This record gives sequence, C-alpha cells and structure tokens, in this order.
Amino acid sequence: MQAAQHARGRARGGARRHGLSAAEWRAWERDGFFLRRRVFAPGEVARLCEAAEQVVARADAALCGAERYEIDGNGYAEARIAGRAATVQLEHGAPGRFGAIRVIEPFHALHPVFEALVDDARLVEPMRDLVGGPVALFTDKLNLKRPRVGSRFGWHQDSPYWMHFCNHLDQLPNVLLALDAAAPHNGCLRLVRGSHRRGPLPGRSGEGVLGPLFTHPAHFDESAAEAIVLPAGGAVFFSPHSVHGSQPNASGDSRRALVLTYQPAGLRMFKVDLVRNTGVGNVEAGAAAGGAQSSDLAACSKAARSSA
Ligand SMILES: O=C(O)CCC(=O)C(=O)O
Repeated sequence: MQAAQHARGRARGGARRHGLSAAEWRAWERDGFFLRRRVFAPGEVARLCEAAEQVVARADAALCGAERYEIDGNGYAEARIAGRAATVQLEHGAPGRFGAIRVIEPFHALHPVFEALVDDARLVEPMRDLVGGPVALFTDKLNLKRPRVGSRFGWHQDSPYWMHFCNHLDQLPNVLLALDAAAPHNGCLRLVRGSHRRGPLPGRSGEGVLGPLFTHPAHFDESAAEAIVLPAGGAVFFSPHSVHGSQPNASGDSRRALVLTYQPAGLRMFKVDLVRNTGVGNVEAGAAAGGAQSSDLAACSKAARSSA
C-alpha cells in the first residue's frame, strides 16, 4: 500500500513541493519515521513560540475554574480556554501539589497562528502522502518541558490510545515540530526504529490505570531507540505505531514542541465533535470537482468549528 502511495505522491509531484522523497519513503517503511531539519524559519518559530506562551498564559488563568482530577497520581484539568474545551496535563509540583502545565490538547483553535499552522503546506503535503489523500486534523498537543521541571514520557505507542475511538489506526501519522532545539540534555523525543511494523503492542500490566497504555518492554528493543536531535523549526514525522518516549528535562534549556496528528479528510477529531479538514487538502479535492466543492467543504468546516 505504501508503494502505491509513493507512486501517487510522485505523480502529483509537479505542483507539490513538500511531498515525501524516495529516501523519506524508505525511512518511513523501514524505521517508522523521518526527519526534516529545517521546516520553519527562525522568524516563524519565534511567532509560534509567542503564540504558545500566550496560550499557556490563558490556560494558566483558566485552571482556577477548571475541573481537576488525578489518574495514577498525575494531575489533569478539563479547562475552557478562549471558549474552547482542552485537556491540560500538569507537572508534579511541591509535595502534594501539581505544578507547571505539561501538555495542552487540543491547542490549534486557541490561537490564529496555530489555526493557520494546521493548513500549512509543509505539514499538510507530507501528511497527504502518508495518509493517501486529502487530510483532516485528528488531534494536536502542545508539549512543554520547562527547564528542570519537564518530566519524562514513558515508552508508548499512540495507537493504543486511539484504538477504541477509531478504526483507521494506520492512517494517523504524527508530526512533532520543535519550538526549541531538542537534544538528549533537554529531553528530546526518542523513537524506536522499526517498532511500528507490528501494529499495537501489549501494554504493561499491574501498573495502575494507565499501565496498559505504556508498551511492555518485552515487546520492543530499547537499544534500537534513537534520540531525535532537532534544531528549532525542525520536524520529525512518525507512525502512530512507533514506540516513543522521552527523558526529563534536567537542563536549564526549555524544550517545547507541537505534535499534530492527521487523518483522512472528513473524519471527526479525537475527543472533539468537529471535522477540521485542511485548506490545502480541501482545495486539491475540490479542484478535481470543478472547485465548488472546496469552498463548500471549507465553509462546512468553518461553521462546524464556530458552533463548537
Ligand atoms: O514530547 C515528548 O517528548 C513526547 C511526546 C509524546 O510522547 C506524545 O505526545 O505522545
């Protein structure tokens, strides 16, 4: 199937600048991921960082009135930020208290800069190749590892989180976009080469509610893990079945990242009753039908978003 996608991607290659190269297809099939080190320019990254900090400040303010809960000792809040529902994960703070914001999901509707990012051809075109056609957003996370407090992400695959929600698990590619330079010292992402090939793997047992969502160590080879070193503005595209995780940020350097997951166009988002088709995907799908369909789809998508 991926070879067919490759051929399709090449056939459309003339008008598209960001589709997968042959080497990237080979890496995707062999390793389950590929890197692009210079996707966004420094000025663009600065705007994304500014937007991220504005969203975090609004989320911090929204936490006062938010419903908080714990799972396995980890703190969460269901917050309304700028009128939108989002799940916020918290770091551990002083004994018995929760600290800084760790993850906000979803984040794209919380700032116009992020709303535009979802439609950016540098993300959408590779995602079209990986999904095999026009794409919609599935979910998106702002992951913050603040200096010295950013905590680890245990080894896991994303597909087990999503398997009870949808049946297109193989069509949920992720892209992690680095807002800060990321390396082992500040807890960069680690991906286990080739771990995507066997689909969802067994989880850990006897380790709380979330244990089954962490991959059982007997089912992957940790020695095949690669530290994904990226400059700010670089990205890694990775399979929903890839085992991945990251170490705490013990350094004085921030490690912020955006993780966006795409899916075939027309499907609703994870945990949000909206369809967020992408502009590039809609335009191309509509062009084949004389152009009218693209604006109809965009209008539907916009109406759905504003009625949330
Ligand atoms: O940000 C990281 O280091 C890990 C992210 C991750 O595992 C996830 O979002 O599923």
